[in-house]
Amino acid sequence: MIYTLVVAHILGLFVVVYCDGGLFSSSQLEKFVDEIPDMPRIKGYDVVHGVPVSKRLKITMFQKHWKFHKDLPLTTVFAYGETKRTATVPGPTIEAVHGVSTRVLWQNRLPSKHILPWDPTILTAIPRNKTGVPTVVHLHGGIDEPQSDGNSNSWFTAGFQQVGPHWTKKTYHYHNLQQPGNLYYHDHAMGLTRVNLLAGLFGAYIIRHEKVEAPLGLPSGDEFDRPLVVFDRSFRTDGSIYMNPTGNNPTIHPQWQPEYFGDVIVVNGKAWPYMTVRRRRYRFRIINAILVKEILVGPSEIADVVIDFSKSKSNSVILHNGAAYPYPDGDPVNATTNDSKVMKFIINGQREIDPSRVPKNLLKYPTPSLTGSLENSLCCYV
Ligand SMILES: [Cu+2]
Repeated sequence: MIYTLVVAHILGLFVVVYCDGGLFSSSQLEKFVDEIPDMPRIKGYDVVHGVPVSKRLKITMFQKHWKFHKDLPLTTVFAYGETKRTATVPGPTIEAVHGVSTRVLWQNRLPSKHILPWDPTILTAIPRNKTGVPTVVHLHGGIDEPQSDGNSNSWFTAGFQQVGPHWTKKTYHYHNLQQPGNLYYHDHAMGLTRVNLLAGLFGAYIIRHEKVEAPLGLPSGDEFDRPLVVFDRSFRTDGSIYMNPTGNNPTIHPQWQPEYFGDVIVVNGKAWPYMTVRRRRYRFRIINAILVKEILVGPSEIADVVIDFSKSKSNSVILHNGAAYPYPDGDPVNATTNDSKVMKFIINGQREIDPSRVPKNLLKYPTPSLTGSLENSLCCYV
């Protein structure tokens, strides 16, 4: 157990308190006791006379407290949101319409100091006056102009006080001209991507295309079409996010660990949550925001899945993680380990009349042309 001495200034008196900085054991957390939240949905378009038109959004990064589990103390996080009160981890789901552009003014209201340790020995965005948290947003999977792509060196600190060498503009322009589907926005600042993601800066982005998708007959609407953003974290007993700051090769990189393994599995911001569902089909857009571990899909990959709960003979189903990690040669996951479970579905009621279906054929995506694009697609972040 590590105890950190903290001097707190309370009611004008200096008192000394002991803050328990030990690691929180995930086995203490009861599973499936917190209901899964649906992250706030923000429409990336307006509707004028029944027609969707372009919209400008303002989304801000805040430091705030987040409750990951009813028995875990509040955790300090970085969160995206339209206001500090409505900011969440993961961030709000942005819903765009194919062919209707969305502009986002990404703002940074983070404090002068990061909540997680930085590694000073890797190439990192460092503000000139060494204060502020550099951030920049990348829309993962988005086909967008370079100025809106969140280059690692286009970072900015709070109030755009300091900006990176490639910074060009405040408001990003997403054309939403690609196929409908699931994207994922996340921080991308040079050398800080991992700590900014660990702190909570990521969220789902959906592009819909009614004409193309409607014939597929998939479950639709806010109730039956749900993003699930899966990630893992470790915590200290005071609720703070734990990141091992000791490097594997400390003489070269004192803080560098190639991977992050958290012992608590989190879906939509709650540890091992439950979701109450009806006895019918649901569409789940599962985003793996885990930094290393593989569940159904690789890190940063997205799976679009239909689950038919009417096929279940029982009243509950547990979503399991069966992948060894690091994948595929790492430690196996078995039923006795905490990380073998992800979330629980509680199935309510009788089998329903369900007009949705699983299509025989999916959309055909055009083969991308790779000519001349390799240089632009190289991604440099840690
Ligand atoms: Cu990415």
